[in-house]
Amino acid sequence: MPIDPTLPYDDTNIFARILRGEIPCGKVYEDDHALAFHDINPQAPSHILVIPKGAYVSWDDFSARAADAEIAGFVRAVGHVARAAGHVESGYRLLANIGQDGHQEVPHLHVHIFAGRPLGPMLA
Ligand code: DGP
Repeated sequence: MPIDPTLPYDDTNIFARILRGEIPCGKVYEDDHALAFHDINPQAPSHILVIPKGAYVSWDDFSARAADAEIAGFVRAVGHVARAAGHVESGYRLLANIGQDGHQEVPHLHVHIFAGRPLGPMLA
């Protein structure tokens, strides 16, 4: 079910629990601003999620409220993860689903990194 974007941040969401170490994840990278791990239901040979460490529901929430250092740290982390995974030469796709029409299911901002096969034209 897509999230209700009007609700405040829910710290029981699955990615908040992963950040607190309550649930394991296939971690690929962590720094002061971000955590990256393999998606549990991969849609490409490489499908990594990158999340900020702060409590932000969505890209909309993050871009409106986060400090400049958090935004810079998160953007750099996404780029670092893609480079470290070796995706730059062949290319990759970034995706952030936002709210109901974006079909966002987990109410903690996450950027998907898809790679490892030709991804075709962007849908929708
Ligand atoms: P979205 O529709 O953008 O909210 O995508 C949520 C993604 O999160 C989806 O691709 C599956 C992934 N996911 C959900 N629960 C877990 C989990 O517990 N662990 C991991 N690694 N990924 C999860």
